[in-house]
Amino acid sequence: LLDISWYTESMKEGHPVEILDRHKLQEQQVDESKEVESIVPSYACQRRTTLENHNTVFTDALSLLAESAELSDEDGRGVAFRRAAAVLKALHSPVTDLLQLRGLPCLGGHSLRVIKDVLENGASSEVECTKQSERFKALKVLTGIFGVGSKTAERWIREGIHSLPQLQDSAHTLNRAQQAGLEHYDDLNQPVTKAEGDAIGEIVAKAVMSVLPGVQITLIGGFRRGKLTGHDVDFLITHPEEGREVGLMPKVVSWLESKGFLLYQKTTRNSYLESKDGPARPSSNMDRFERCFSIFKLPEDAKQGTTQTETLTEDTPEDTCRLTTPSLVKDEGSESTKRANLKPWRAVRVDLVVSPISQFAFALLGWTGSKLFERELRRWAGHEKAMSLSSHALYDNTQSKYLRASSEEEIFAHLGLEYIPPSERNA
Ligand code: DCT
Ligand code: MG
Repeated sequence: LLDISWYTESMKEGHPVEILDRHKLQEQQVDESKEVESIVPSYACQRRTTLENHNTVFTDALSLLAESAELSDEDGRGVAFRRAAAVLKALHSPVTDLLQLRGLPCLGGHSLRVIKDVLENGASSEVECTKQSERFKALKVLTGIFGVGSKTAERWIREGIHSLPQLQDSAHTLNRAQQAGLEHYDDLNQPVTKAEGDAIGEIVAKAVMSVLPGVQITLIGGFRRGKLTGHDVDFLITHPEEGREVGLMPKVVSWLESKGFLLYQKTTRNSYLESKDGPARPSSNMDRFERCFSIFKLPEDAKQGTTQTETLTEDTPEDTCRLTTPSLVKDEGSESTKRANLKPWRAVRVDLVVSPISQFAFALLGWTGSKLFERELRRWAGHEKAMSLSSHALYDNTQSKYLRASSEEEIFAHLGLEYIPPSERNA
């Protein structure tokens, strides 16, 4: 019954497996009880994806291949693996047989081959190979530096730079972001916990309240979706009176700087103007807001809820700061690591975004993620509804008009989608 020799053969022959395999999978007569899901819609924004993932063994493998493709600037391939992983994340039980995947969307031949390998051998040889490749390891290490993207990493690798000590020994001058990234490498590569996110939220709330009463601050990104850890903490700031948010960011940043909370910050201004930019989708969904990319200095005691904002600067002598020199060059457990771990604070990546209240619902939806969920929402809007969705607005191309919304629920309704709460947007 479960003969899938056709499958292996088609792989060997390099057939256009996407169509062939799917077709074959449809034809197989299988025990219905073996099917994990009857109908799975093809856009991630039509599905409910909680953090309860029954197929991590497969999704981890596919995500690693996605990451590898993205690091090599092969975004198309990256998205294909992300979509395949997202379908498996939405299933309510573990996949134990390839034939259970019959009828599922977004599973191309390459992804199916990976899943098959994991099912049969417990691991995917391609994934293991990728993990071990010098190139992938170097890309991971170098892009692990805040401020270093895949293109820069790629250039350095071509010059023979594969590790942080090699980078430090090279003649390269790093920009301000990269210098900060290198200095706080260990801290920034350690996941941020929800407790740390909440502690930072209290500090940011204090900052915004002291510069403009009535400001609203919302935790966005992965933590809003219920994740317990993340690579950063994201906040969306607005004011209920349109226009009052103008000029807010520099004041918040000054307050935080004056209290010694910022190790690094770069602020970009809000460059979105509906009248000027029109409905065309911005080149990136993210780049038009007044936004502050920062590295926070989170005091250890703040996590226990005893932040002494007034005295932080004085309590942090210069020589303590110098202990952040990354331990990356040394072995784990080296003297430097031990000393670094004794410092009474840790560096955390924090993103602050300011939105006018009229765009708040779009900003909230656009910044809650996941990245794939957002991508799928925009694709759904464009391909299925002839609409353009960004983190600022929704434009209906058929009616040639903007569709206003003051809540996420209204945006889903405009898009003709069932409302999916943040905790189920973990595609
Ligand atoms: N976002 C997006 N497209 C991008 C980057 C970000 O739509 N290219 C949105 C979705 C998530 C949100 O912005 C915040 O971005 P991240 O912090 O990178 O994502 P996250 O889900 O919060 O991940 P983590 O928990 O690791 O911080
Ligand atoms: Mg985040």
